[in-house]
This record gives sequence, structure tokens and C-alpha cells, in this order.
Amino acid sequence: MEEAQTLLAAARSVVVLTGAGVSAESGIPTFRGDEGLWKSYRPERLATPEAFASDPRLVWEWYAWRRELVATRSPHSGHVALARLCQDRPGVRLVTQNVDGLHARAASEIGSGAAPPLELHGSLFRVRCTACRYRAPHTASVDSGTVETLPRCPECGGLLRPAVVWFGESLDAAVVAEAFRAAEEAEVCLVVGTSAVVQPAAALPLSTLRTGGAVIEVNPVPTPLSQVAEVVLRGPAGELLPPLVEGALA
Ligand code: BV8
Ligand code: ZN
Repeated sequence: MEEAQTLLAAARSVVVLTGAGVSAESGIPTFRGDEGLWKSYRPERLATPEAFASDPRLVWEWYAWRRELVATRSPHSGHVALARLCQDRPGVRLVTQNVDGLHARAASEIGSGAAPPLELHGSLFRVRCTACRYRAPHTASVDSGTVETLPRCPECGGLLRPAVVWFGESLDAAVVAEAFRAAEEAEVCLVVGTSAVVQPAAALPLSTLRTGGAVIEVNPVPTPLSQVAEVVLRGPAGELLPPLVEGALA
């Protein structure tokens, strides 16, 4: 922990990359964990444009379930620690693969003026139209009972979809460019709660390494990044992030 605090304290620019594991202690199941973030389907099958095209009701049922779940959960001490790091240290950029919006909620809880987290894969609480360019925040509950009750576009009547990036869909080019620029400039990439299998997010820490930076990993289990990490904090985010940030800000 000492070594990680020293590394983080000395870094003039930092990128934090988080995955589903950072929200596990808020009671939101991860993708590939044993409890599984889906009732009986795999995300690689449900979180795809093909699945939505063939059965929009089922896909919306899964997302409505996840939105309800997240709406009843709150950011934990790990999210708050990262929000504090972004607020108190210039040059820290938070990039997340998560679509649960908990980083943004933690930042507003502490009244942080830092830049909002970069949401690589979009958000559960934004929608976009499948037939026009309409997109907007959307937190109302979704009735996924029948296709007829699915949310419709107020502009053109087209079917609305969650504004998340599905497998096989490309990420927003500007968001990706900003994330990789930050990773290249970073002296430290702090990777928290990701199995580091989903691309292109998993390539971000490698960009930091390639330009001479160091990786710190926070995860209870080894990942492909563990052997290239300068420091590995083997444990849960909620327990490790507060002392890590505390020590780095001291
Ligand atoms: C793209 C939004 C191409 C939706 C998500 C082969 C076939 C098909 C595709 C591919 C392929 N090979 C590669 C690809 C590309 C594909 C991909 O990477 N697939 C993977 C599965 C191999 N990528 C894509 O399709 C991307 N798009 O490449 O476009 C393209 C290019 C040009 C032009 C056109 C197209 C899009 C990827 C985005 C997919 N969307 N989410 C939704 O959420 O519904 S990805 C999804 O996985 C989430 O965003 C999630 O965050 C992300 C990554 O998973 P993790 O966050 O790592 O979660 P996971 O459960 O895996 O791990 C949790 C970790 O936490 C574990 O390590 C665990 O140990 C740890 N943990 C547990 N508890 C704790 C903890 N850590 C700390 N504390 C704890 N308490
Ligand atoms: Zn529309």
C-alpha cells in the first residue's frame, strides 16, 4: 500500500480506469462474477444490437431490471475516494467502463467540481432513438411488459434504446480519443475492478505503460494486467481505495 500511495502521490498526471468490480460493494453484480449480472442470459448475447433487433422487449426487460437495481443502490467509500482524488488532485482523469452512473453520483455527493467521469460504454440512464438522432437522459421506469409499452422517441415516435455501447458497436470516437490521450500522458494508470478483457478499454493501461508510466491494480483476483502492474493491491475497492487516496493526498 505504501508503494502505491507514493507512486500515486508523485504522479503529475493520473488516469483511473474502473470496471464493474468498483460497484460490486454497492450491491451491483459484476459481469463475469459468479452471481452474474444477468438472470439467465450472458451479456455478450443480450448486450448486442442483434439481440435488440430480434427481441427489443427482452433486452429492455434486462435493462429495466438493471436500472431499477442501480436506482436502489448508492456509491460506496471506494467511489467517494476516487471522487475525492479527482477533486483534490489536478491532472487526474476518471475513465469508466461502467454504465451505472455511480462515479457521477459520488462526485455530486461530495460537491466535486472536477470534470465528469468519461463513460466509455455510455449510461443506463440515457436513451437514444433507433430512428433519429434524438438522445436524452432518461430515469423514468420502463414498462418492458410488451413491445407496445417500450419507450418511444418524442421527436419521431421511433423505438428508444439504452444509450450504452453494445458488443460489436464502436465507442464514441471522441471519448475514445480523450481516454487514450489521457492514458498516454498519465504517469500512473490506476486500474480498479476490471477483468481487463473488453476492448478497447483494456488497452488503456497498456498505453500508459508504453509511454513510460506505471500501472497500479486494485482487484481481489489476478487479471491479465497483474503481471505488468508496478503494484497490485489484492483486495476489494471499498476497503483499499480510501487508504490509498488518503495516503496519496496526505
Ligand atoms: C468494439 C455496456 C468493434 C453494455 C459493455 C470477438 C467477438 C466479438 C467481439 C470481440 C471479439 N474480440 C474482441 C471483441 C470486441 C469486443 C470485446 O472486447 N469482447 C470481449 C468480450 C472479448 N468489444 C466490443 O465489441 C467493443 N466494441 O470493439 O467495436 C468495432 C470497431 C470498429 C468499428 C465497429 C465496431 C464494445 C465493448 C463494450 C461492450 N459494452 N457494457 C452494458 O453494460 O449493458 S462491456 C461490459 O463489460 C461493461 O461495460 C463492463 O464494465 C465491461 C468489462 O467488464 P468488467 O467491467 O471488467 O467486469 P467483469 O465482471 O468482467 O470484471 C469485474 C472485475 O472486478 C473482476 O476482475 C473481479 O475480480 C473484480 N472485482 C469483483 N469484486 C471487486 C472487484 N474489484 C474490486 N473490488 C471488488 N469488490
Ligand atoms: Zn426519433
